Amino acid sequence: MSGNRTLTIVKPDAFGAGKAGKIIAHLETAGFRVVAARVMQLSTAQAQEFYGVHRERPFFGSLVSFMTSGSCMPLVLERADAVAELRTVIGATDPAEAAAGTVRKLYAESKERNAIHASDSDENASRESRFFFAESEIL
Ligand code: FUP
Repeated sequence: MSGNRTLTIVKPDAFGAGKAGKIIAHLETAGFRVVAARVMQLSTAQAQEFYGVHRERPFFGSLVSFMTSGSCMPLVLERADAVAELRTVIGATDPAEAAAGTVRKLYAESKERNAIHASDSDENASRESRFFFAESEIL
């Protein structure tokens, strides 16, 4: 992994509503190239591990329930300055606070059901990409 890659997830709200294609098109238009992708349903243990940093937060149980509620789509994306650029493209955590034209403003339902995840640092991008993909699956 280099600083040119990041990990995103089209979350169960957006995937279940058939918005994955539109969201991926939005990301490609913003200059990202898909270098790995899969469709899966997270187990409770996987969701708890992925969001382990939030374990003590009041929303943790609800977040895990939501993230395991249906299929989701993890992807590894590539472009220059990938982590920072993707954070800008997806917008604020709460769609009510997200800038116009961002993925969350366009496609998210609420702060929890917010359509998309994006890594927040190069270190987490590497860790999260390895969480979902073997090195040989990232092209
Ligand atoms: P983000 O990096 O924008 O995805 O936001 P955070 O890392 O702060 O939060 C991770 C996920 O927890 C969010 F995508 C949605 C969920 N969350 C809530 O459900 N309620 C909150 O008050 C904060 C976060």
